[in-house]
Amino acid sequence: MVSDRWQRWVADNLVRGVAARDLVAGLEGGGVPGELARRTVAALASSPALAVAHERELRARRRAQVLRLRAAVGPRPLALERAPAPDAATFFARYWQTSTPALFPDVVPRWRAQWTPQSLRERFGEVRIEACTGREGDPRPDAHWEQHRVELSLAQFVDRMLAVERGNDLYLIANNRNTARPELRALWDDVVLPPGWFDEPRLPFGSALWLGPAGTITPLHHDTSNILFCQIHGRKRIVLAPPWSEPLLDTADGVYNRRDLAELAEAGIEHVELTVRAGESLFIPAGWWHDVRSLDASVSLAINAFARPNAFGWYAPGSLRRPGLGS
Ligand SMILES: O=C(O)CCC(=O)C(=O)O
Repeated sequence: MVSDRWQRWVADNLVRGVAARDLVAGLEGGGVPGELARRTVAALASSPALAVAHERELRARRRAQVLRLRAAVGPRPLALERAPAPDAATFFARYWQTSTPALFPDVVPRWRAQWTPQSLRERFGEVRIEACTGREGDPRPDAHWEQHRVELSLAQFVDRMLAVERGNDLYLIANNRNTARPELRALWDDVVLPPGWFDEPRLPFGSALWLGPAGTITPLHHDTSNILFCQIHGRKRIVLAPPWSEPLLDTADGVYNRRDLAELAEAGIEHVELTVRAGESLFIPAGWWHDVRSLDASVSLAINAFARPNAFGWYAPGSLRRPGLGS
């Protein structure tokens, strides 16, 4: 039997998100035989008490993050600024540093080609891509996206998408990770972004294409990095709520939220609603809740490959606490 001290050490690190194999190695390094080390970690990792502790830890981290953000940004009324894209120094000082969303009407219009579903089909119809289908039979299709993946050609996807007048069944989402495909590399030749905002060589790996019919729904959630959400074709209705919203913190469920849109208004939760039109881009800082619904057949590109470190530790797994420090 492993000592109480070691068990506490394992539990503490598991709660903070450290991988089980690192803990087994830590125990072994402390002289615990391999089989006993594995059994100890497995038993603690699967215990209901640990699940509760983990949930509490995430809540505490989220609150700490929000308090830091609130202290850095200070109280301010919720208003969405619409402005021409400024130079990089102004963008980072005015929006990034203060975690302030803003709508820029002049980023996408700089691109060399507009992406309509038809033009993407003409240029890249043969390319095999991944998308999600069968979403409507699932109350949480985004959380279960892996169960909905299908592979098909871009031409097949666009044909299916354009045959749907309205619906949430078929959607090519961020998790399908199509932007890094070498066969789609030519897309990046079109993209012209404000100088200095992005780490351009990383764009294919730090961007997400969203392609679908009118009626797609991405429910209330927050991202863990800042994004520039570029609307290239069609319109999307976006509801934004600040990360420091107490009622939303209380109902957070991972990066999703148990509240739906109707409840925001009913419960008087501070939020702003806007329609993002083709050609407009919205800066959505990490932690800002957003619900996104397409009003038309739509093409969007969300970019997070900024020229600044863009991970804010919302769910960063914990680093290993050294063994034997008397946890
Ligand atoms: O366009 C969508 O449906 C969702 C986009 C989004 O929420 C995001 O990129 O974080």
